[in-house]
Amino acid sequence: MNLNNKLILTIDLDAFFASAEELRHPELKDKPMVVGQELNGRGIIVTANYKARELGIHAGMPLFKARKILPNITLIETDHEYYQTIANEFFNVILEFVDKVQVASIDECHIDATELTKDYKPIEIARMIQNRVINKTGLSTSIGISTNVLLSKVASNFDKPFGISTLYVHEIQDKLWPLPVKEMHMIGAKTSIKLNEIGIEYIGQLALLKNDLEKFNKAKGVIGQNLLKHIDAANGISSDEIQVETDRLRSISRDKTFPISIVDIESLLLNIRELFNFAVFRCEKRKLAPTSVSIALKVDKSFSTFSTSKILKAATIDKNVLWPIVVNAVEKLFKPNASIKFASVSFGGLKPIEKVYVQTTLDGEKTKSKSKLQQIAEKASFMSGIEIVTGSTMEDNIRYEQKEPIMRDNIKFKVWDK
Ligand code: DCP
Ligand code: CA
Repeated sequence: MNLNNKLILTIDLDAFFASAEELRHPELKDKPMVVGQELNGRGIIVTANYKARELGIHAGMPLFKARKILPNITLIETDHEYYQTIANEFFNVILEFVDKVQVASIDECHIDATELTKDYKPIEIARMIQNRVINKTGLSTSIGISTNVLLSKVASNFDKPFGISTLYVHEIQDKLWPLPVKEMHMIGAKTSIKLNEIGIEYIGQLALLKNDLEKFNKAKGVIGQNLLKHIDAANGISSDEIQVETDRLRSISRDKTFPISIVDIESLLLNIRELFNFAVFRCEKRKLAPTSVSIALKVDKSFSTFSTSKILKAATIDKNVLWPIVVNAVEKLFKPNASIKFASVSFGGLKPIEKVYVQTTLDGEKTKSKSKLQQIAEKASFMSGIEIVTGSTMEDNIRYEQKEPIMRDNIKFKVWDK
Protein backbone atom coordinates (compact mmCIF):
# COMPACT_ATOMS: atom_id res chain seq x y z
CA MET A 1 0.00 0.00 0.00
CA ASN A 2 1.23 3.50 -0.84
CA LEU A 3 2.19 5.15 2.41
CA ASN A 4 0.34 8.32 1.45
CA ASN A 5 -2.87 6.37 1.10
CA LYS A 6 -5.39 6.02 3.82
CA LEU A 7 -6.85 2.75 4.93
CA ILE A 8 -10.62 2.97 4.60
CA LEU A 9 -12.90 0.14 5.67
CA THR A 10 -16.58 -0.38 4.99
CA ILE A 11 -18.27 -2.62 7.50
CA ASP A 12 -21.69 -3.99 6.61
CA LEU A 13 -23.88 -6.27 8.69
CA ASP A 14 -24.95 -9.49 6.97
CA ALA A 15 -28.68 -10.00 6.38
CA PHE A 16 -29.18 -7.39 9.05
CA PHE A 17 -32.88 -7.46 9.96
CA ALA A 18 -32.90 -11.25 9.75
CA SER A 19 -29.75 -11.56 11.87
CA ALA A 20 -31.22 -9.16 14.42
CA GLU A 21 -34.31 -11.37 14.62
CA GLU A 22 -32.14 -14.47 15.03
CA LEU A 23 -30.50 -12.83 18.02
CA ARG A 24 -33.78 -12.78 19.90
CA HIS A 25 -35.17 -15.97 18.33
CA PRO A 26 -32.13 -18.29 18.16
CA GLU A 27 -34.43 -21.17 17.18
CA LEU A 28 -34.81 -19.48 13.75
CA LYS A 29 -31.11 -19.60 13.02
CA ASP A 30 -31.07 -22.83 11.08
CA LYS A 31 -34.34 -22.32 9.23
CA PRO A 32 -35.10 -20.29 6.10
CA MET A 33 -36.68 -17.08 7.40
CA VAL A 34 -37.72 -13.74 5.96
CA VAL A 35 -38.46 -10.36 7.46
CA GLY A 36 -41.25 -8.27 6.00
CA GLN A 37 -44.75 -7.10 6.53
CA GLU A 38 -47.92 -8.82 5.45
CA LEU A 39 -51.24 -7.09 5.01
CA ASN A 40 -54.29 -8.92 3.67
CA GLY A 41 -52.15 -11.70 2.31
CA ARG A 42 -49.81 -9.34 0.45
CA GLY A 43 -46.31 -8.36 1.36
CA ILE A 44 -42.75 -7.83 0.23
CA ILE A 45 -39.66 -9.37 1.72
CA VAL A 46 -37.37 -6.77 3.25
CA THR A 47 -34.57 -9.22 3.87
CA ALA A 48 -34.04 -12.95 3.97
CA ASN A 49 -31.63 -14.91 6.12
CA TYR A 50 -28.91 -16.81 4.31
CA LYS A 51 -30.78 -20.15 4.65
CA ALA A 52 -33.66 -18.61 2.68
CA ARG A 53 -31.27 -17.02 0.19
CA GLU A 54 -29.86 -20.47 -0.57
CA LEU A 55 -33.34 -21.33 -1.86
CA GLY A 56 -33.43 -18.25 -4.12
CA ILE A 57 -35.56 -16.17 -1.77
CA HIS A 58 -34.38 -12.57 -1.53
CA ALA A 59 -35.20 -8.99 -0.56
CA GLY A 60 -37.77 -7.32 -2.79
CA MET A 61 -39.52 -10.62 -3.61
CA PRO A 62 -43.27 -10.72 -2.96
CA LEU A 63 -44.17 -13.07 -0.14
CA PHE A 64 -46.41 -15.19 -2.33
CA LYS A 65 -43.43 -15.99 -4.56
CA ALA A 66 -41.34 -17.02 -1.56
CA ARG A 67 -44.21 -19.27 -0.45
CA LYS A 68 -44.23 -20.93 -3.83
CA ILE A 69 -40.64 -21.92 -3.14
CA LEU A 70 -41.23 -22.81 0.51
CA PRO A 71 -44.92 -22.80 1.55
CA ASN A 72 -44.40 -22.55 5.30
CA ILE A 73 -41.43 -20.20 5.34
CA THR A 74 -41.11 -18.29 8.61
CA LEU A 75 -42.10 -14.62 8.32
CA ILE A 76 -41.11 -12.14 11.00
CA GLU A 77 -42.75 -8.73 11.05
CA THR A 78 -40.35 -5.78 10.83
CA ASP A 79 -39.51 -3.95 14.04
CA HIS A 80 -37.47 -0.88 13.12
CA GLU A 81 -37.04 0.40 16.66
CA TYR A 82 -35.43 -2.85 17.70
CA TYR A 83 -33.15 -2.86 14.63
CA GLN A 84 -32.00 0.69 15.38
CA THR A 85 -31.05 -0.32 18.92
CA ILE A 86 -29.06 -3.28 17.64
CA ALA A 87 -27.44 -1.10 14.96
CA ASN A 88 -26.35 1.37 17.62
CA GLU A 89 -24.64 -1.45 19.49
CA PHE A 90 -22.82 -2.31 16.30
CA PHE A 91 -21.68 1.28 15.70
CA ASN A 92 -20.49 1.51 19.27
CA VAL A 93 -18.28 -1.54 18.86
CA ILE A 94 -16.75 0.14 15.81
CA LEU A 95 -16.14 3.24 17.93
CA GLU A 96 -13.86 1.14 20.14
CA PHE A 97 -11.39 1.08 17.23
CA VAL A 98 -11.67 4.60 15.81
CA ASP A 99 -12.95 7.99 16.90
CA LYS A 100 -15.14 8.67 13.90
CA VAL A 101 -17.66 6.57 12.07
CA GLN A 102 -19.42 7.57 8.86
CA VAL A 103 -22.80 5.95 9.23
CA ALA A 104 -23.82 5.09 5.67
CA SER A 105 -27.09 3.29 6.41
CA ILE A 106 -28.78 1.49 9.25
CA ASP A 107 -26.31 -1.41 9.03
CA GLU A 108 -23.26 -0.03 7.30
CA CYS A 109 -20.43 2.35 8.09
CA HIS A 110 -17.11 3.60 6.78
CA ILE A 111 -14.06 4.21 8.93
CA ASP A 112 -10.57 5.56 8.47
CA ALA A 113 -8.32 2.93 10.04
CA THR A 114 -4.99 4.43 8.87
CA GLU A 115 -3.87 4.98 12.46
CA LEU A 116 -4.15 1.27 13.20
CA THR A 117 -1.80 0.35 10.32
CA LYS A 118 1.11 1.35 12.57
CA ASP A 119 0.58 -1.90 14.45
CA TYR A 120 -1.47 -4.16 12.19
CA LYS A 121 -1.90 -5.18 8.59
CA PRO A 122 -5.19 -4.11 6.97
CA ILE A 123 -6.49 -7.66 6.90
CA GLU A 124 -5.66 -8.11 10.59
CA ILE A 125 -7.54 -4.91 11.43
CA ALA A 126 -10.59 -6.11 9.53
CA ARG A 127 -10.42 -9.52 11.20
CA MET A 128 -10.15 -7.91 14.66
CA ILE A 129 -13.20 -5.73 13.98
CA GLN A 130 -15.18 -8.63 12.58
CA ASN A 131 -14.38 -10.81 15.60
CA ARG A 132 -15.08 -8.04 18.08
CA VAL A 133 -18.47 -7.29 16.51
CA ILE A 134 -19.55 -10.92 16.47
CA ASN A 135 -18.30 -11.59 20.00
CA LYS A 136 -19.91 -8.50 21.44
CA THR A 137 -23.18 -8.36 19.52
CA GLY A 138 -23.59 -11.79 17.93
CA LEU A 139 -23.78 -10.13 14.51
CA SER A 140 -21.85 -11.18 11.44
CA THR A 141 -20.26 -8.50 9.24
CA SER A 142 -18.57 -8.31 5.88
CA ILE A 143 -15.74 -5.87 5.46
CA GLY A 144 -14.32 -4.11 2.43
CA ILE A 145 -10.77 -2.79 2.52
CA SER A 146 -9.42 -0.04 0.30
CA THR A 147 -7.98 3.45 0.20
CA ASN A 148 -11.23 5.30 -0.32
CA VAL A 149 -14.88 5.09 0.62
CA LEU A 150 -16.31 4.01 -2.71
CA LEU A 151 -13.87 1.17 -3.31
CA SER A 152 -14.17 -0.14 0.23
CA LYS A 153 -17.94 -0.12 -0.11
CA VAL A 154 -17.85 -2.10 -3.33
CA ALA A 155 -15.37 -4.52 -1.74
CA SER A 156 -17.64 -5.11 1.25
CA ASN A 157 -20.06 -6.94 -1.07
CA PHE A 158 -17.46 -9.24 -2.61
CA ASP A 159 -17.56 -12.06 -0.10
CA LYS A 160 -20.74 -12.15 1.95
CA PRO A 161 -21.45 -13.32 4.58
CA PHE A 162 -18.56 -12.93 7.05
CA GLY A 163 -16.06 -12.07 4.36
CA ILE A 164 -13.15 -9.68 4.12
CA SER A 165 -12.13 -8.40 0.69
CA THR A 166 -9.79 -5.80 -0.71
CA LEU A 167 -10.28 -3.53 -3.69
CA TYR A 168 -7.15 -1.44 -4.02
CA VAL A 169 -6.61 0.87 -6.98
CA HIS A 170 -4.28 -1.64 -8.66
CA GLU A 171 -7.06 -4.26 -8.45
CA ILE A 172 -9.72 -2.14 -10.18
CA GLN A 173 -9.30 -3.60 -13.63
CA ASP A 174 -9.57 -7.17 -12.38
CA LYS A 175 -12.18 -6.78 -9.68
CA LEU A 176 -14.28 -3.69 -10.46
CA TRP A 177 -14.45 -3.37 -14.22
CA PRO A 178 -16.01 -6.79 -14.94
CA LEU A 179 -18.99 -6.00 -12.67
CA PRO A 180 -22.34 -4.92 -14.16
CA VAL A 181 -22.98 -1.16 -13.97
CA LYS A 182 -25.79 -1.70 -11.47
CA GLU A 183 -23.12 -2.65 -8.91
CA MET A 184 -21.79 0.87 -9.15
CA HIS A 185 -22.47 2.95 -6.12
CA MET A 186 -25.27 5.46 -6.78
CA ILE A 187 -26.39 4.05 -10.11
CA GLY A 188 -29.93 2.89 -9.59
CA ALA A 189 -31.68 -0.06 -11.22
CA LYS A 190 -33.55 2.09 -13.75
CA THR A 191 -30.45 4.01 -14.86
CA SER A 192 -28.53 0.72 -15.23
CA ILE A 193 -31.19 -0.60 -17.59
CA LYS A 194 -30.96 2.59 -19.67
CA LEU A 195 -27.18 2.33 -19.74
CA ASN A 196 -27.46 -1.32 -20.81
CA GLU A 197 -29.72 -0.21 -23.66
CA ILE A 198 -27.01 2.07 -25.05
CA GLY A 199 -24.45 -0.72 -24.78
CA ILE A 200 -22.87 0.09 -21.43
CA GLU A 201 -23.16 -3.08 -19.41
CA TYR A 202 -19.99 -3.23 -17.36
CA ILE A 203 -18.28 -0.79 -15.04
CA GLY A 204 -15.16 -1.01 -17.22
CA GLN A 205 -17.11 0.39 -20.18
CA LEU A 206 -18.25 3.29 -18.04
CA ALA A 207 -14.67 3.85 -16.88
CA LEU A 208 -13.36 4.19 -20.44
CA LEU A 209 -16.25 6.25 -21.79
CA LYS A 210 -14.13 9.33 -22.44
CA ASN A 211 -12.46 7.40 -25.27
CA ASP A 212 -15.76 7.07 -27.15
CA LEU A 213 -17.38 10.45 -27.72
CA GLU A 214 -20.57 9.06 -29.28
CA LYS A 215 -21.28 6.75 -26.36
CA PHE A 216 -20.20 9.43 -23.94
CA ASN A 217 -22.86 11.78 -25.29
CA LYS A 218 -25.51 9.07 -25.17
CA ALA A 219 -24.57 8.29 -21.58
CA LYS A 220 -24.77 11.98 -20.76
CA GLY A 221 -28.34 11.87 -22.03
CA VAL A 222 -29.06 9.09 -19.51
CA ILE A 223 -27.10 10.23 -16.47
CA GLY A 224 -26.87 13.99 -17.05
CA GLN A 225 -24.38 16.27 -15.34
CA ASN A 226 -23.24 13.58 -12.95
CA LEU A 227 -21.72 11.47 -15.70
CA LEU A 228 -18.18 12.70 -15.05
CA LYS A 229 -18.53 11.80 -11.39
CA HIS A 230 -19.66 8.31 -12.35
CA ILE A 231 -16.76 7.92 -14.74
CA ASP A 232 -14.39 8.96 -11.95
CA ALA A 233 -16.05 6.48 -9.64
CA ALA A 234 -15.67 3.69 -12.22
CA ASN A 235 -11.97 4.56 -12.23
CA GLY A 236 -11.90 4.23 -8.46
CA ILE A 237 -11.66 7.94 -7.77
CA SER A 238 -13.56 8.86 -4.62
CA SER A 239 -13.20 10.62 -1.33
CA ASP A 240 -11.01 9.20 1.38
CA GLU A 241 -12.46 11.58 3.98
CA ILE A 242 -14.71 10.07 6.59
CA GLN A 243 -17.74 12.33 6.79
CA VAL A 244 -19.39 12.42 10.13
CA GLU A 245 -22.72 14.22 10.07
CA THR A 246 -21.93 17.68 11.36
CA ASP A 247 -24.54 17.50 14.05
CA ARG A 248 -23.22 14.11 15.12
CA LEU A 249 -19.79 15.64 15.47
CA ARG A 250 -20.76 18.40 17.77
CA SER A 251 -20.89 17.81 21.44
CA ILE A 252 -21.61 19.93 24.45
CA SER A 253 -19.86 19.11 27.65
CA ARG A 254 -19.15 20.45 31.07
CA ASP A 255 -16.47 19.25 33.46
CA LYS A 256 -15.08 20.09 36.84
CA THR A 257 -11.93 19.34 38.77
CA PHE A 258 -12.82 19.10 42.44
CA PRO A 259 -10.64 21.05 44.91
CA ILE A 260 -11.19 18.25 47.40
CA SER A 261 -11.64 14.74 46.07
CA ILE A 262 -15.10 13.29 46.40
CA VAL A 263 -15.49 9.93 48.10
CA ASP A 264 -19.24 9.40 48.33
CA ILE A 265 -21.70 8.92 45.53
CA GLU A 266 -24.23 11.35 47.02
CA SER A 267 -21.84 14.30 46.77
CA LEU A 268 -20.64 13.11 43.42
CA LEU A 269 -24.20 13.06 42.07
CA LEU A 270 -24.88 16.52 43.42
CA ASN A 271 -21.84 17.84 41.59
CA ILE A 272 -22.64 15.94 38.45
CA ARG A 273 -26.18 17.29 38.53
CA GLU A 274 -24.72 20.79 38.28
CA LEU A 275 -22.60 19.83 35.30
CA PHE A 276 -25.62 18.11 33.79
CA ASN A 277 -27.87 21.14 34.27
CA PHE A 278 -25.34 23.39 32.69
CA ALA A 279 -24.88 21.08 29.68
CA VAL A 280 -28.66 20.81 29.23
CA PHE A 281 -28.96 24.60 29.50
CA ARG A 282 -26.38 25.04 26.75
CA CYS A 283 -28.13 22.49 24.55
CA GLU A 284 -31.44 24.28 25.02
CA LYS A 285 -29.87 27.62 24.22
CA ARG A 286 -28.44 26.29 21.00
CA LYS A 287 -31.68 24.41 20.23
CA LEU A 288 -29.86 21.09 20.08
CA ALA A 289 -30.67 17.74 21.66
CA PRO A 290 -28.23 14.88 22.22
CA THR A 291 -28.40 11.33 20.94
CA SER A 292 -25.59 10.21 23.23
CA VAL A 293 -24.59 10.85 26.80
CA SER A 294 -21.06 10.34 28.13
CA ILE A 295 -19.76 10.50 31.65
CA ALA A 296 -16.09 10.53 32.62
CA LEU A 297 -14.57 10.32 36.08
CA LYS A 298 -10.93 10.66 37.09
CA VAL A 299 -9.75 8.87 40.15
CA ASP A 300 -7.39 10.68 42.48
CA LYS A 301 -4.78 8.05 43.32
CA SER A 302 -4.41 6.07 40.12
CA PHE A 303 -5.04 9.08 37.87
CA SER A 304 -7.08 6.75 35.73
CA THR A 305 -10.04 7.99 33.76
CA PHE A 306 -13.18 5.90 33.60
CA SER A 307 -15.72 6.79 31.02
CA THR A 308 -18.92 5.40 29.68
CA SER A 309 -21.23 6.45 26.86
CA LYS A 310 -24.80 5.63 26.07
CA ILE A 311 -26.51 6.11 22.78
CA LEU A 312 -30.18 7.04 22.87
CA LYS A 313 -32.54 5.70 20.29
CA ALA A 314 -33.95 9.15 19.70
CA ALA A 315 -32.55 12.59 20.43
CA THR A 316 -34.07 14.16 23.50
CA ILE A 317 -33.51 17.18 25.69
CA ASP A 318 -35.94 15.94 28.31
CA LYS A 319 -34.17 16.02 31.66
CA ASN A 320 -36.45 13.30 32.96
CA VAL A 321 -35.05 10.99 30.36
CA LEU A 322 -31.44 12.15 30.44
CA TRP A 323 -30.87 12.37 34.18
CA PRO A 324 -31.63 8.71 34.97
CA ILE A 325 -29.19 7.76 32.21
CA VAL A 326 -26.52 9.89 33.85
CA VAL A 327 -27.28 8.37 37.27
CA ASN A 328 -27.11 4.90 35.81
CA ALA A 329 -23.76 5.67 34.18
CA VAL A 330 -22.32 7.13 37.37
CA GLU A 331 -23.51 4.09 39.30
CA LYS A 332 -21.67 1.85 36.88
CA LEU A 333 -18.46 3.85 37.00
CA PHE A 334 -18.30 4.65 40.70
CA LYS A 335 -16.29 2.28 42.84
CA PRO A 336 -16.59 2.35 46.65
CA ASN A 337 -13.45 3.77 48.28
CA ALA A 338 -12.47 5.60 45.12
CA SER A 339 -11.80 9.31 45.49
CA ILE A 340 -12.95 11.24 42.48
CA LYS A 341 -10.89 14.20 41.34
CA PHE A 342 -12.68 15.14 38.15
CA ALA A 343 -16.01 14.56 36.43
CA SER A 344 -17.46 15.46 33.08
CA VAL A 345 -20.85 15.21 31.44
CA SER A 346 -20.90 15.28 27.67
CA PHE A 347 -23.78 15.28 25.21
CA GLY A 348 -22.98 14.15 21.71
CA GLY A 349 -24.69 13.46 18.40
CA LEU A 350 -26.60 16.71 18.68
CA LYS A 351 -29.70 17.16 16.56
CA PRO A 352 -31.74 20.29 15.91
CA ILE A 353 -34.35 20.46 18.63
CA GLU A 354 -37.42 20.58 16.37
CA LYS A 355 -36.68 17.01 15.35
CA VAL A 356 -36.58 15.84 18.93
CA TYR A 357 -38.98 13.39 20.49
CA VAL A 358 -40.14 14.05 24.00
CA GLN A 359 -40.86 11.15 26.28
CA THR A 360 -44.43 11.17 27.40
CA THR A 361 -44.79 8.40 29.93
CA LEU A 362 -42.70 6.69 32.50
CA ASP A 363 -44.88 3.64 32.91
CA GLY A 364 -44.96 2.13 36.36
CA GLU A 365 -42.63 4.76 37.76
CA LYS A 366 -44.98 5.60 40.62
CA THR A 367 -45.62 2.04 41.67
CA LYS A 368 -42.00 0.94 41.65
CA SER A 369 -40.20 1.10 44.95
CA LYS A 370 -37.38 3.57 44.67
CA SER A 371 -33.81 2.39 44.88
CA LYS A 372 -31.38 4.16 47.16
CA LEU A 373 -29.75 5.61 44.12
CA GLN A 374 -33.01 6.89 42.77
CA GLN A 375 -33.62 8.61 46.11
CA ILE A 376 -30.19 10.22 45.93
CA ALA A 377 -30.87 11.25 42.36
CA GLU A 378 -34.14 12.83 43.39
CA LYS A 379 -32.45 14.59 46.27
CA ALA A 380 -29.81 15.94 43.89
CA SER A 381 -32.59 16.97 41.60
CA PHE A 382 -34.46 18.71 44.41
CA MET A 383 -31.38 20.52 45.66
CA SER A 384 -30.62 21.83 42.22
CA GLY A 385 -34.16 23.13 41.90
CA ILE A 386 -35.28 20.79 39.17
CA GLU A 387 -38.36 18.74 39.67
CA ILE A 388 -38.38 15.12 38.62
CA VAL A 389 -41.64 14.65 36.77
CA THR A 390 -43.12 11.20 36.78
CA GLY A 391 -46.34 9.42 35.87
CA SER A 392 -49.29 11.44 34.67
CA THR A 393 -47.53 14.78 35.01
CA MET A 394 -45.44 13.63 32.08
CA GLU A 395 -48.55 13.54 29.95
CA ASP A 396 -48.55 17.32 30.06
CA ASN A 397 -45.24 17.30 28.31
CA ILE A 398 -46.46 15.84 25.03
CA ARG A 399 -45.03 18.15 22.45
CA TYR A 400 -44.09 16.01 19.54
CA GLU A 401 -44.50 12.40 18.60
CA GLN A 402 -45.09 9.90 21.38
CA LYS A 403 -41.95 7.89 21.41
CA GLU A 404 -39.98 6.48 24.29
CA PRO A 405 -36.23 6.78 23.96
CA ILE A 406 -34.51 3.56 24.83
CA MET A 407 -31.69 3.35 27.26
CA ARG A 408 -28.96 1.07 26.11
CA ASP A 409 -26.64 -1.03 28.16
CA ASN A 410 -23.19 0.25 28.81
CA ILE A 411 -21.56 0.28 25.43
CA LYS A 412 -18.24 1.93 25.81
CA PHE A 413 -15.92 1.58 28.70
CA LYS A 414 -12.47 2.96 28.42
CA VAL A 415 -9.71 3.10 30.97
CA TRP A 416 -6.52 4.90 30.25
CA ASP A 417 -3.67 6.35 32.20
CA LYS A 418 -3.06 10.01 32.43
N1 DCP B 1 -33.73 -2.70 3.98
C1 DCP B 1 -35.01 -2.16 3.81
N2 DCP B 1 -35.40 -1.74 2.59
C2 DCP B 1 -34.59 -1.84 1.53
C3 DCP B 1 -33.29 -2.37 1.67
C4 DCP B 1 -32.89 -2.80 2.93
O1 DCP B 1 -35.75 -2.07 4.79
N3 DCP B 1 -35.00 -1.45 0.33
C5 DCP B 1 -33.32 -3.16 5.31
C6 DCP B 1 -33.33 -4.65 5.44
C7 DCP B 1 -31.90 -5.06 5.55
C8 DCP B 1 -31.21 -3.80 6.01
O2 DCP B 1 -32.00 -2.72 5.58
O3 DCP B 1 -31.71 -6.14 6.45
C9 DCP B 1 -29.82 -3.67 5.44
O4 DCP B 1 -29.86 -3.64 4.02
P1 DCP B 1 -28.79 -4.40 3.15
O5 DCP B 1 -28.99 -3.97 1.75
O6 DCP B 1 -27.43 -4.22 3.74
O7 DCP B 1 -29.23 -5.92 3.21
P2 DCP B 1 -28.96 -7.06 4.30
O8 DCP B 1 -28.12 -6.58 5.41
O9 DCP B 1 -30.26 -7.65 4.68
O10 DCP B 1 -28.19 -8.15 3.45
P3 DCP B 1 -26.66 -8.27 3.07
O11 DCP B 1 -26.14 -9.42 3.85
O12 DCP B 1 -26.69 -8.57 1.62
O13 DCP B 1 -26.01 -6.97 3.40
CA1 CA C 1 -26.13 -5.44 5.12
